[in-house]
Amino acid sequence: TITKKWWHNCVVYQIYPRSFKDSNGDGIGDIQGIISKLDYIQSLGVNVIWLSPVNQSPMDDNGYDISDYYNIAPEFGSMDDMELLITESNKRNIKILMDLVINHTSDEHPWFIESKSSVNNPKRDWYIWKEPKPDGSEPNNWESFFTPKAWEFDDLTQQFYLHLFSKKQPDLNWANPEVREAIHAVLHFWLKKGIGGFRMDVINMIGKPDDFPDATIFDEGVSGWEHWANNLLCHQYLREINDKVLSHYDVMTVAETPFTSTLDGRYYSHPARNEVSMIFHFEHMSIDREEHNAVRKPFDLREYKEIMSRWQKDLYQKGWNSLYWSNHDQPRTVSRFGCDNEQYRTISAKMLGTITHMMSGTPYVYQGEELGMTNKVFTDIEQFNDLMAKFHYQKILASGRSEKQAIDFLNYFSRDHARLPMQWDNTANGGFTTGKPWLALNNNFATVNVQAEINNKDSIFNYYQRLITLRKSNKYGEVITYGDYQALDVNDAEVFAYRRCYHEYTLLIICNFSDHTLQRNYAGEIKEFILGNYANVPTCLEDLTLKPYQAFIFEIR
Ligand code: TEU
Ligand code: CA
Repeated sequence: TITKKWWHNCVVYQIYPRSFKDSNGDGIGDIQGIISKLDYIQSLGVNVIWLSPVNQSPMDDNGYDISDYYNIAPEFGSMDDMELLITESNKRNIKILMDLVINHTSDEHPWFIESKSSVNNPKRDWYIWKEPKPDGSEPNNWESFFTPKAWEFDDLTQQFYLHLFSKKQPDLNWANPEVREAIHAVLHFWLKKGIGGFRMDVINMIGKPDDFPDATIFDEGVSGWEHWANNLLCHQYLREINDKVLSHYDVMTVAETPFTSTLDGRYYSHPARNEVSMIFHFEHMSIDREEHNAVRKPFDLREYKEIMSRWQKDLYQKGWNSLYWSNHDQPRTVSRFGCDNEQYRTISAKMLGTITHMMSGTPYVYQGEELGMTNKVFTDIEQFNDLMAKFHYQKILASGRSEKQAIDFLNYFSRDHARLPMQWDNTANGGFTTGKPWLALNNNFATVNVQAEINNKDSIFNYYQRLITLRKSNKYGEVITYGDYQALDVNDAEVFAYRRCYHEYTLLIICNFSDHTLQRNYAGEIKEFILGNYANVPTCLEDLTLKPYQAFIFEIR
């Protein structure tokens, strides 16, 4: 068994500040905007907010390129605003998780400016500089997430620096103890301000082996990952962070970790290893695409069931899961995994919420998911903002595919879908801004918006509220949070059903992922109908009719 922690039955709401709420009409969401919506966030029932980066940044990657860890980006507000956000959130029993982007900094961070100024600069070794090969080429064959190669040549000193992301995001050299100390100080600074913890950006990539070997795995992800993802150095640096910083506070941490197996997941989140509270794995984010090759694949529910069930089983009492369908890097949940047409948008969004919120772990709700916000239809590459969209576009054209195929791919997967402004009401620009929004809204804001959702008792918002309430309820809270998980009918390609058991309680969750009516049989007797996304209440599990995208939560005996 595991010791209970405050974050075990929490639900996290993710805010992408740029797109949440603009308070001053400059078209960019900001901290005062978030403060003005704290009552709304509280009404959903969540107790943690993960705030995407608000630090000073030239915004090459919308804040994931920090140029000052100790200041707030002026477009988002001031340090006073940030402190007010923390106080006002805490008043509502909501903790703030800051986004900690420490694998890399901005190239405009003073550390990097010094580092690149000369080979003898004291900060030279704070980043990863290498001599070219004798033929002048890159030190090795690693790729980057946002450019073809992970190395950028610097004319001044005639060396390359490493950047796993854009060339404006140079990787810090974690092998240097001065770097680690400087980062530890950043963590202390923010924790002393009373935040609840951190979401740690690509933290599983901070360890770089000092011989920088060539990649040997190609086309299965950014080449080089077998060397820089999840290695022993990374675990060691995390334990050091825990020892020097985190263990002195009562915080939760979630590590963003692409390329991880459930065994890695245990290494990161087993409480006795003193690393992090939980991780984000990406296995289910790869079901319907090869991101690296910018290729779409058909979604197979059996694969989703297998992945989620394996994580539930393998981490049970050996670690902790985080549960999510989406974030600021992913398409909109209902468009990607449900059905976003008029007929099924609301029903399927509720069904998708049911599946994740009834599992063991900590659920994350990405802003607008509670409204069933959808992907937008883009028609031209100029309409995209994200640097990754532009990179994928080039990649698709270079692979011989047409411009139309490129736009089609981005209409499924661009990170911009999640970054369109939040839809608050049906007034101009959805109530997001009184000015010109930095990214144009989705056309459907007149019907899909917060105002419409909170006024309708059958809305997605109200359903999410109920799901969140269940996790905190006296009656079912423990079985949802700590219950054993058992998948049913693993080969059923249309229905995802599972049980949760804890002491005298057994829950049965049934979700129809298809757009047609099905008949199914399940063992057990209904003790109580807890929640569903249609009005009908079945009395028996034999010959059970499942309408399109129908979801049920039962207590059974
Ligand atoms: O994302 C890391 C990451 O792996 C993503 O690039 C991912 O491959 C893709 O976006 C979605 O599948 C984190 C942040 O969440 C992202 O916003 C940043 O751009 C990136 O790190 C660099 O900091
Ligand atoms: Ca603003």
